[in-house]
Amino acid sequence: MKNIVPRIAAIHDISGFGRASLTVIIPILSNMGFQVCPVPTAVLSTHTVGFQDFKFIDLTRHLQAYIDHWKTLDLSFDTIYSGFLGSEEQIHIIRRFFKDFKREEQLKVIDPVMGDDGKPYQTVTEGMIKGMRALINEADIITPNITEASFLLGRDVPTNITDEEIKRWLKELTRMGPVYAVITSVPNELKDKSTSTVAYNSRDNRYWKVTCDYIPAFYPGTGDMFTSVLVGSLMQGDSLPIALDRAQHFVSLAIRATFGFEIPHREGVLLERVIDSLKAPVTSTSYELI
Ligand code: PXL
Repeated sequence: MKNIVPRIAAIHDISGFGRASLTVIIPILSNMGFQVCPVPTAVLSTHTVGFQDFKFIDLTRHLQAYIDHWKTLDLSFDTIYSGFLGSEEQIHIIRRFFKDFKREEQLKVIDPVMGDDGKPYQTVTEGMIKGMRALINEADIITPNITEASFLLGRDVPTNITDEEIKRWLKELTRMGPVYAVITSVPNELKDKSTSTVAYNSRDNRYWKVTCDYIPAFYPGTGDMFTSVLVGSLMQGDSLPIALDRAQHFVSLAIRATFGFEIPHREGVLLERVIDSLKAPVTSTSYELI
């Protein structure tokens, strides 16, 4: 039976403080009109950027039983969206989840959450990076940032990159399985310090780019916000470049709403101040074909 409200299985950690992972994914996608059903990979007292001594509870031992219960309920998901993993062993469990809950007209999204700013997150191991290279084969669309894209492709993290080179990266990522690849936080070759988000649709062989003015600030959790808006937008029927545009502009708005205050960056952006803008119709866009 069709889900009256489209349903998303969201395979991520829950971090109690700091506005990352499920604490931003659930409100964003709920606000955009979707039911989010979490599959928690780990429970943390805070996310891992800018905090030390956080409590990290890896749920690997419990994950299969949690999923097995869902199997008895015959649940049907319009979208499966995975992100931060608690351990290397979870790769196999999540891979099986994608296979067991596969259905027609489903969107499969993997945000290969592994690091940022050239470095892996504190809990991420070499084995997880290797496993992620295999896991993305299950996805229709992946959304690494430039650091994660470098890890997936086994390359050094660039400080700037040309359009032609990033197009090669995108194509190479789709050769690893997904139909669409998106890379965020791409440093710009010409406009000093600005960053872009780029995307490739291997079906129609078109590349897209949205560029944002530089703001001298990094906030954790913005990658989760970006992918959540992208997923919600695609589920609402938008094209890839419109979804890219909406996601990038929402994140920029959230950062700008926060930057004027003296709030520690590790607390994340003021999502609550801007979330209602997701209900507004699209009235301007800035994407380019590259
Ligand atoms: O935003 C990605 C993310 C997810 N989960 C945890 C994190 C991070 C990034 O900092 O630490 C636990």
